[in-house]
Amino acid sequence: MLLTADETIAAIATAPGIGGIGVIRISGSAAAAVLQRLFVPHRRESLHADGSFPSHRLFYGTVRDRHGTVLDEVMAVFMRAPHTYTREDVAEIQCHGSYLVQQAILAEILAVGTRAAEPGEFTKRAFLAGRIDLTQAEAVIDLLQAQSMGGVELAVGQLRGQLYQRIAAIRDALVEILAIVELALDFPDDETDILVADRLLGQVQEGVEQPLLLLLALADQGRVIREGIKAVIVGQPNVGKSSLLNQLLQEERALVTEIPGTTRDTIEELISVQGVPVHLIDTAGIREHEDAVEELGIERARQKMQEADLVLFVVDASQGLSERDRSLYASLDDRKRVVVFNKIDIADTGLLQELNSFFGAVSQVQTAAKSGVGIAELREAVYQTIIGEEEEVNERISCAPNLRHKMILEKTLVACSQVRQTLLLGGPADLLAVDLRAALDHLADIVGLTTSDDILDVLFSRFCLGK
Ligand SMILES: Nc1nc2c(ncn2[C@@H]2O[C@H](COP(=O)(O)OP(=O)(O)OP(=O)(O)O)[C@@H](O)[C@H]2O)c(=O)[nH]1
Ligand SMILES: [Mg+2]
Repeated sequence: MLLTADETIAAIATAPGIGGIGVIRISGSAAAAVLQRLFVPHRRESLHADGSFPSHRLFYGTVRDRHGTVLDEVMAVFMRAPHTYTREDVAEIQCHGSYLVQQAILAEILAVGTRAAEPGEFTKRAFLAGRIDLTQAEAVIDLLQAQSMGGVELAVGQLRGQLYQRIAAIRDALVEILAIVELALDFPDDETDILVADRLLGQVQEGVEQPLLLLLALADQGRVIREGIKAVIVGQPNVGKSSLLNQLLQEERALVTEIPGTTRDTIEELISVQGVPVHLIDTAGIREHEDAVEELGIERARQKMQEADLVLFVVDASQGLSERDRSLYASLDDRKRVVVFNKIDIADTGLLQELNSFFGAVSQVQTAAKSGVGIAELREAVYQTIIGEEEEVNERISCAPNLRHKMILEKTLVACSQVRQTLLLGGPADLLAVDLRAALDHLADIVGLTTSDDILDVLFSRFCLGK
């Protein structure tokens, strides 16, 4: 007997491979019936009198196949709609984490008339049922793929609706302005009295443009927090670059000797600076080449410098600034940088003052890489240089628009500048209404109110199976 539940879906929700437990998830109107068919609870008396499962309770028992053979000992839970991930009836079976067992149980579930879920289909159903908006669905992917605790925090903030709420506030402000414009359309004789340009301009700026610009700034910071940055350590030979790498890593990773030209190839390691992934690259000291191998290393160092998001420019504070330091420094152009005065343990104060005034307003840190002095300050300087000012920190952590959001936010901003333009020129209400509606449509796209099926398909296909 097949169940008549073509839209009930099922998938293995845990990662492939061997694990302690595996979870199989079923969602749809037949979830309870499937569980009743396959799962035999150890204590039947804990079920309802009619044999159905009390909602949101965990049961111990066995899963059996069509012939009554026990496949595994499991825990099972039935969750009645709407208090579930998808807002449909959901059942989950926690079995042993053998891939074969999970496959066998899934095969039985599919054999009674459910369909194999597509990647992201559970989350897609949560979105289509209106339990979450599109930004929250995207946050689920971000959370699963996060590479740093900073990325996790961002994803959780977005999952909790932080981005959605900001977009909703901007939409509210737009709707308020549009209402005034529509009033003017309804009473054309009073148009000039109703459309007070100064007041409307103020509303556009404060309620729409400023929050949009903030979100765009957060998008750039969010990219850094999610994906991290490349920071390359450069300087003359023997200034202590490898010693700094080792200190930042807290590991003797790179060779350190008193011989200039020790590091030949580049060395790359990942560190976390306050939750931001930083790909740290130690390079060969840059000087006129001594031999062919070193020359290659120096070439590579220059190349890494060009690709880096941040340069840690190291000088030997006990030697002061050489001509070569100056010309290397000049080649940084407008790249983000932190200047490190190393070996302060043997530097004299006169030289330090000279260095200080040469680099002026640039972020400077004094270190003694040999003993670890100044490393905490260096980490802080790196963080400040890539992330920015302290007061923005809370804003940043709470949400970060992704590239899709960013592109739409930019379009919204264009529509707003057209509104501004029209207001400044004393333009007609119907033109204002067109641009205001365009801005509203764009924002609706971010949260998924008007997003086309093709785009939704692409978005949800980025998920893994069972999510
Ligand atoms: N006194 C003192 N010596 C240091 C300090 N940092 C590094 N050194 C010494 O300076 C020498 C060079 O250090 P490295 O870390 O190998 O320098 P590097 O810049 O990587 O050198 P190359 O790879 O040759 O370009 C070693 O003898 C270190 O022990 C410091 O803060 N104080
Ligand atoms: Mg080195």
